[in-house]
Amino acid sequence: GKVRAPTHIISTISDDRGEEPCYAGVPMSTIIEQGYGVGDVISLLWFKRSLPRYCTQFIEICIMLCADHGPCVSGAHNSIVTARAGKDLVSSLVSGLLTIGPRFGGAIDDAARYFKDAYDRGLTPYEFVEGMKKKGIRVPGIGHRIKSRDNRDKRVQLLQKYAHTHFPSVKYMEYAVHVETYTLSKANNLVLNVDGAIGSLFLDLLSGSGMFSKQEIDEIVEIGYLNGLFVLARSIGLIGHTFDQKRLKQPLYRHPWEDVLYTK
Ligand code: Q5B
Repeated sequence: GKVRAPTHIISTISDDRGEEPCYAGVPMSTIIEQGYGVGDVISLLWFKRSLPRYCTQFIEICIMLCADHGPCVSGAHNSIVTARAGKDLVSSLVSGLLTIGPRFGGAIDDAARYFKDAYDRGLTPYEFVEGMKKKGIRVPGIGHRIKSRDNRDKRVQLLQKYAHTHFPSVKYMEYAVHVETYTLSKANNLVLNVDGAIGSLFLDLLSGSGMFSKQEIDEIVEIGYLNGLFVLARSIGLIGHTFDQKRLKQPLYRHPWEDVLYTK
């Protein structure tokens, strides 16, 4: 019989061998002719299925809302400094991307993990937050440098409004809001931030859409797909900041001495 040499790569999300490329089995012509959007493409390539319109629109809203947050945040700052050092687009972009992590933009997966675990175990916000404190872990998805009780993050409000209107259930988001109520009793800036809003709402999308089994949801949360939303979105802004610096012909950045505390 035929002997097949073992392959070096297994791939399940796309195929470019036929007349046209396919994403999760959907031909490119269907994607274009049926008016699919970026949210649909993400659904196919990340989740390997077509999600309902309200889900793909939610994904697109996350991308639009996280595309940029001004020049002062860690990622944009790094991209700006790198572009001003004369480096190319890819270097400037990855220099910004490399700042995304547990404190900045990369708390979405952990927010989903911890909110899911706490909600599924029936922990009260008090038990959850104080339990995290005992372990010395900051609650992912809570806290912001400039947002506070009196200066709410509009992005969070927009995401919540969309989900209230379109999602069949927002139980995880409501739990995150109860957690926020408790953390706000401790400090004014311990608000539910954009990472926490996306993390909790994505749990609602996964569990409420009927498109994922419990095992699939657990795997998505465990692997950690959701920081990918921030990485993808913020790449748009970081590329913009790189072009901006080049357009403005900005010189090499050097941090001013007066802004450094030199001490022994
Ligand atoms: N404390 C975000 O901290 C920040 C606490 C907490 C319990 C918490 C902090 C944090 C979790 C990670 C997270 C996503 C570092 C943020 C984003 C995208 C962005 C960014 C932008 C964009 C801010 C003061 C006191 C201390 C702390 C306590 C703080 N957070 N306790 N749980 N979560 N959050 N990141 O202001 O007793 O004095 O020691 O790590 O969700 O990244 O726009 O900038 O779009 O670009 O630096 O929005 O909250 O406060 O570190 O001085 O802490 O609060 O233990 O207590 P800050 P710190 P104590 S969204």
